Amino acid sequence: MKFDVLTLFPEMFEPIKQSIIGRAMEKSLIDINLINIRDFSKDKHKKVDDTIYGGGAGMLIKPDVVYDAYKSVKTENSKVIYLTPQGKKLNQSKVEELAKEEHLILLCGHYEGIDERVLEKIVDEEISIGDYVLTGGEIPAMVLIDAVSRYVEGVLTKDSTEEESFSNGLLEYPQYTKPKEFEGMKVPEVLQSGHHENIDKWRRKEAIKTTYIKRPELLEKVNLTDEEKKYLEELKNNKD
Ligand code: 21W
Repeated sequence: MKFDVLTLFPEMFEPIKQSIIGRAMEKSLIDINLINIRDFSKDKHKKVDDTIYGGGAGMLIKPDVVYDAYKSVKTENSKVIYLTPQGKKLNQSKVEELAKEEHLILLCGHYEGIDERVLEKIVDEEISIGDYVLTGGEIPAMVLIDAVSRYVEGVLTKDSTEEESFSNGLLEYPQYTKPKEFEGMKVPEVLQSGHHENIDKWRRKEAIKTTYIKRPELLEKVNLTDEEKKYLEELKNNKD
């Protein structure tokens, strides 16, 4: 998977080159290429913005500079995503869908905004990461890269992506390590029993309980067995 990021602040992307994503880059499983939009300014002062037609305060990123930056990286199979507060909210199913692409070009939004014409010309999809205001699209671009990269073959070890939160529609079951007793709190007996069928059942029930308590709205989309439905009804009747 290749990510080309069009941004005025490429230095902001240093933190993402750590840990799992850093290792994936070293292994060439993913490639993150940072393009400084300012490098495509034709101006002797490297100016990239200008005043806004119709008046009002502030400036706007010029269309030609963004277009030239885009042309320097685009291929036949590129998908261009504009990170903007006006975009569709990112969720796990969108993440999985994007992971099937071979080349994503991420255009980072900016408080100043970008001339509408170049957006109309190059953007395939607009994405937001949630309804709160940030200072730019750089952190959202990193969020997207991080979430999508996890689905690239070889980035994570074995199990991880299928068993986790959201993939079965439920939140995760609680987990425990040593010591067996901590501050008077014991590790549940069943987890020490070695009885894998019972352990699986217990974990699934705990996942249902956690989801019911923390994010009940998620349960509407989950398929439960008759036994699990009964268990959920019991939880609902024990609201004390
Ligand atoms: C903040 C961009 C405010 C635009 C009149 C017209 C990208 C983001 C962003 C930002 C404005 C995302 C204006 C969740 C976010 C992002 C910076 C409004 C001023 N006045 N997801 N335009 N939250 N944010 N522009 O903030 O670029 S994805």
